[in-house]
Amino acid sequence: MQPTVNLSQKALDALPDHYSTPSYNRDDVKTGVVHFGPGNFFRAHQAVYFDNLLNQGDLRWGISAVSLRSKNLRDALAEQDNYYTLVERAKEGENVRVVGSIKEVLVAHEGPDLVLNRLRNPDTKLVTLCVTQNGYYYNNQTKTLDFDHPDIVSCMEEESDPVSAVGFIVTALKERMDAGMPPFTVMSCDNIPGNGNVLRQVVEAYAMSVSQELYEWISDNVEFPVTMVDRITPRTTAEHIDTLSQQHGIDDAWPVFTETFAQWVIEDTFCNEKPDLESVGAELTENVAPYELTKIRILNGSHMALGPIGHLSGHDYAHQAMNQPEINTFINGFIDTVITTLPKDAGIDFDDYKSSIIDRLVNPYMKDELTRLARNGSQKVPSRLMQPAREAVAVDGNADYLAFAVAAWIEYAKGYDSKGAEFDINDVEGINMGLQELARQSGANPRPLFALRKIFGHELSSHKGFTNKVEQYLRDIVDNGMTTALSHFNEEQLDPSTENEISSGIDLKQTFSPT
Ligand code: CS2
Repeated sequence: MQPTVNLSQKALDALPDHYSTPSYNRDDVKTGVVHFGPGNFFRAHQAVYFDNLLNQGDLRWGISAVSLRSKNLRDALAEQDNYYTLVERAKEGENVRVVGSIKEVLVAHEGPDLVLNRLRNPDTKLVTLCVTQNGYYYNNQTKTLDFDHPDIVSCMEEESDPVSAVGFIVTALKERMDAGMPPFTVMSCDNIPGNGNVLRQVVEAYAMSVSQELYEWISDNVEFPVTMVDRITPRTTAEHIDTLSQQHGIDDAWPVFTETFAQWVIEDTFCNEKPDLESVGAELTENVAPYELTKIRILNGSHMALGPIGHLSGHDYAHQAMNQPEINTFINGFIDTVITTLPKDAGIDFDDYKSSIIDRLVNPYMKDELTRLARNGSQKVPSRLMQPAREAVAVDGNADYLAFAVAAWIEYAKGYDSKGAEFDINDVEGINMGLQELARQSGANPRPLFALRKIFGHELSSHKGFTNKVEQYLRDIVDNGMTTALSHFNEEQLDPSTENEISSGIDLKQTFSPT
């Protein structure tokens, strides 16, 4: 075994030359970005783009990473001067690099002042968010901020002690307005269709409740670019930490393992200094919507199907599931169906896109856990399965793959694996709304679950053609197990005499509302 070094500023010089380390002096780096939600994805994606900018010599873009509640990252990185290792894995080999763009990790819950100080600092030009759908407190029913949510109520009662990213942002923007300072750009990096527009809506709604003046100042001066972010990033496991130590001689409390692929498409609209992200591989464009929709429906949609199907077939990782022929056939057909719902005139080559997604899903070096893909399904199923299903049904198309994926997820929500052992579905919100209980009680009958309008919406949950298909597939999964049900499904799809089109009755001019 080779000797190991504990990662830190001092240890950087001791690392062998083939590991890339920051070429800049971190003392000279300003903090230009405040990021809410510093999970693994952020550390594999945005933090790396900013690290690349710093390596190019533009030292305005160090990051203050803000965790709203959890201390885990702050504590793990404290001993290593906030440096961490990123391992990019592909069949060609591994690339190991140390990322230095995170200058500090703040825990908002312990020190809201520190976060507000950062946000009011003129060096802060950009605020980014990766806080998951729930973190926006967007109420689909009222189409605005969920003013009744306890976190929002608490933010509004205690302005100097916000508990949500939106609370921090509005409080800081108000201070900037009062001080005659320019605002920062506010950029969502979550997988939500129209992420920047959703963010603008909740921030403006919050601001309106503070004052008309603040609302107008934000709506006139602040930009909320829409973005598409992409990089498959598994959860870090003890095995990753050991591998890094044993094979590369680096002791890192919380490294990140990811793929070589990364994509960031950003709407070109900023209201403060703009980082030159194009020079480090991001794409800036006028209209991100088609890219975002394509990614959410094809990649995240396939993930949403693969997680439950793969796990209930007895697999642990995405690539293992993709190696099972029935599943591979299914995911290919699923993507073909989803493509029929995507805009044809955006200049995206869907065949190329599909094959790159399949290559990424089968990458054996990723070890991407199926339970990661399936977690928080109650937040993800609306945009990844129900919305495309609705559009497929509206044009009298084939929504069978989507119906099967919905049935598989309902079965998954029961929380019993292929051997009957109980597992954690990792979906607190779903459980709170009664998802698991209903799924368990209802057995092979999905209909009681359709009452969960927040997930299933109105139209499809009462659409006979679609609900019949979900019921047929769920029954098959319950009676015969996932693999047999999938074989039946794939055979049915190949059989030219089967009626696959579900007749519509859905008006696409009405915007989709899951509630
Ligand atoms: C996954 C994403 O858990 C999920 O929802 O689909 O984390 C996915 O890996 C990333 O969006 C890839 O960019």
